Amino acid sequence: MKNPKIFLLLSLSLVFSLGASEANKAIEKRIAPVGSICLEGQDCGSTPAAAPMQMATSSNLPKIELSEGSEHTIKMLNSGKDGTMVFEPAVIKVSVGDTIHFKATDLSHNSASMAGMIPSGADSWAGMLSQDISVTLDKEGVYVYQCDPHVMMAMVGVIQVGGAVNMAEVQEAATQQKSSFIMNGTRLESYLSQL
Ligand SMILES: [Cu+2]
Repeated sequence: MKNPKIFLLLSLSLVFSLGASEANKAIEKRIAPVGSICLEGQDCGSTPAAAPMQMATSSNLPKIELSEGSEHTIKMLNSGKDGTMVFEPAVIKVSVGDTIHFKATDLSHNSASMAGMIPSGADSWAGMLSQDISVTLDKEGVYVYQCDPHVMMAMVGVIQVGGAVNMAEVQEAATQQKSSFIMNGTRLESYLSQL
């Protein structure tokens, strides 16, 4: 159909001129798709245009699944899928007693647990710059760690070990920490929202 408007006018004029109910029904069916166009502001159900808007907010990011196995590797990178100066994967869920291997894939990074953002009674850690470090996490809860040289750029990561028993405390600490990030200010809250 080259011109829908002309088709619609022709169809309508047919409706009036024919007058027969059978013909009307047939024509109504034919013009129905033209009448079902959804106007802005109407409740149009789910449209393709609505989906990207939902994905843009951190609260709608998908939840992370539990990682299989008892050993997990996190790379320290200058650039990754979350941007520059990142841990990858930056969000991970593991089981109590699992071991995390931080790999110095790129240089001048480290991994250090953040004060007040690990479960109470859990051991803190602080890796050396440009060196691998492995930590075994025996206490259940959420751990947040940073790269010391790049914490202002929000080079941080989160690990959930077992249940998120200390999430309220971590969320509160993360809110206080937010003002210290001069770049990627929403990165940590975005990570936490995926647990
Ligand atoms: Cu770094």
